[in-house]
Amino acid sequence: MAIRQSSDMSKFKEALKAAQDIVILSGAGISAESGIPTFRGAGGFWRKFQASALATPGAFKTSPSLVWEFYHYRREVATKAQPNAGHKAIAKFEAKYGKMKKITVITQNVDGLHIRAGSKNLIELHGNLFKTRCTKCKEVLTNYDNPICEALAGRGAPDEKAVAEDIPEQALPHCRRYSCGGLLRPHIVWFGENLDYEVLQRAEEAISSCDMCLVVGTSSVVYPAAMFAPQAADRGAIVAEFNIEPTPATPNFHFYFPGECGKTLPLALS
Ligand code: BJW
Ligand code: ZN
Repeated sequence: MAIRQSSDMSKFKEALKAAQDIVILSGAGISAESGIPTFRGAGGFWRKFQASALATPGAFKTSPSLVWEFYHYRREVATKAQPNAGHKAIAKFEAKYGKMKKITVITQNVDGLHIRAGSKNLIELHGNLFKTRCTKCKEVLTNYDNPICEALAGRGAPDEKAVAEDIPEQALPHCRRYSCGGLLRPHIVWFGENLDYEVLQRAEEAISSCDMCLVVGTSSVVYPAAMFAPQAADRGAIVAEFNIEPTPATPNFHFYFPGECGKTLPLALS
């Protein structure tokens, strides 16, 4: 059934006031105003590569050095970035209404900015740049070391001219567990990999119970996250999208607020 779409902020606020179970689904666009490039925008390249060429198990198998350089760079960018008005508006909204309403943030982002802004009930769907996973024993650990290993010091520059020899595998980050020593990888869901079962289950539960869903700064093309808001809308939840441009999912939603979400979210959630 076709939805009559609105950009009326006061109508949105009435709906938000009445909602009891709210999901905020975010993507790279919310961190763009913090200086973190989106994936499918012009800044989505590192050297000559798009993330889709490096964020794969195959790329890590072929060149763990190149993939670690890419992540070392991304960890540095995320460390220097600060949560912006969009992240803060969401965290403030949760702090104010989180006891009266169920508020869940599901983010596809791996930059940790929602946590740093103060969001508490947060599901990181695609992992986190500051977590590692051992390829042998599978242990997941938080790691903010910079560089994560000596060999990565001064590496990872995005400029193609910065290309240097591969770092030997034994000099890349390794598991410190007694008698393991496996190669560590970023704890990130790469293309073609399944999402963590429990994480996906928590996200699906939140989506299946919510009566309102805000979709913020995502192109809605990567699955399974791309299905979440349309599924909520199909079930009768009110869905509002905040994006600088329409996406393939926009026609399914009740509200659409064009513009930078660092400006629209503080208005919508105040
Ligand atoms: C602003 C703004 C501002 C800018 N204010 N807005 C059908 C069903 C299931 C799976 C598939 C399927 N078809 C294909 C698949 C496979 C694949 C997939 O979806 N591919 C598509 C590209 C077609 N999915 C997977 O592989 C997933 N795994 C899986 O499904 O396993 C089962 C399976 C196995 C094998 C085969 C098939 C299925 C895993 C996906 C994991 C995604 N991982 C990534 C990489 C992380 C690497 C890293 O970060 O290092 O996660 S992909 C990349 O895209 C990243 C993001 O989280 C994700 C989503 O991107 P996002 O956030 O939407 O960013 P952008 O750049 O696309 O959009 C930014 C938006 O912001 C734009 O709309 C701007 O307009 C807007 N914006 N500034 C507001 N200031
Ligand atoms: Zn290990």
